Amino acid sequence: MNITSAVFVKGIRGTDPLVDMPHTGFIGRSNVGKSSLMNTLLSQKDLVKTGKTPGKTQEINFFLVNKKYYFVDVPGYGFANIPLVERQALEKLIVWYLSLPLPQRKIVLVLDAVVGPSPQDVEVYTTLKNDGVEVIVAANKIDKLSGNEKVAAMKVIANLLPQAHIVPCSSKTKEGRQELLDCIG
Ligand SMILES: Nc1nc2c(ncn2[C@@H]2O[C@H](COP(=O)(O)OP(=O)(O)OP(=O)(O)O)[C@@H](O)[C@H]2O)c(=O)[nH]1
Ligand SMILES: [Mg+2]
Repeated sequence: MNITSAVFVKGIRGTDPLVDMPHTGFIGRSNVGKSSLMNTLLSQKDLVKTGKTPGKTQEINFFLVNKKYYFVDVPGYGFANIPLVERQALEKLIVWYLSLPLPQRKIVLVLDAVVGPSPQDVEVYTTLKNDGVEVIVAANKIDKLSGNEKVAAMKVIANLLPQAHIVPCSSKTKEGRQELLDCIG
C-alpha cells in the first residue's frame, strides 16, 4: 500500500473504540519505537507523539489512513522503570484493545532488534497467533546493528517467534518501510 492521507481521529482510554474500518494495531514493549515507526510509515514528522522515555503513549490513538483504515497507536508494556500502578493500567488498556471483537485487524508487533523479544513479546505473539490474528513482526532500530549483528539478531527473533513474518526496519533510516506497508495493506 501507499500512503495518500493520514489524520489523527481520537485517543481513548477504554471506551468508544472506532470499529467502522479495519485496524492495524501497533503493539510492543515501551520505547521500542512504535509511535516513531508509525510516523515513518505515514511519512509524517510529529503526527504520532513520540518520547525519549518509556510510557510516552498513554492512550489508544486512532489515525485514519487513506480514508479507509485505522492505524492504531497502542501504549507499550513491560518497562520496569514505569511505576507499577501506571504499568498495570496501561497493560489493562492493551488487553482491552486486543480483546475488542474486530473481524479485520492486523497487528504489527514492534520489537527493539537490539534487545530481541522479551518473554511478554513471546506471550503476546503466541496468544495472537492462537487467536488467528495476522501478526507482522517489525524488528525496529535495526540501524543500530552492523551487518553481522543484524543477521544474529534476526536469528534470535526467528527462534523465539516461530513462523513469524519478520521485517527488519528502522524509523530512523526508513529501512523496511515499504515492506511493512505492503504487509499491512
Ligand atoms: N536508533 C533508533 N531510534 C529509534 C528508532 N525508532 C524509535 N527510536 C527512538 O526510540 C525512542 C522511543 O520512541 P517511541 O516511538 O516514542 O517509542 P514507543 O514504542 O512508542 O514508546 P511508548 O509510547 O512509551 O510505548 C525515541 O527516543 C526514538 O527516537 C529507530 O528505528 N532507530
Ligand atoms: Mg508510543
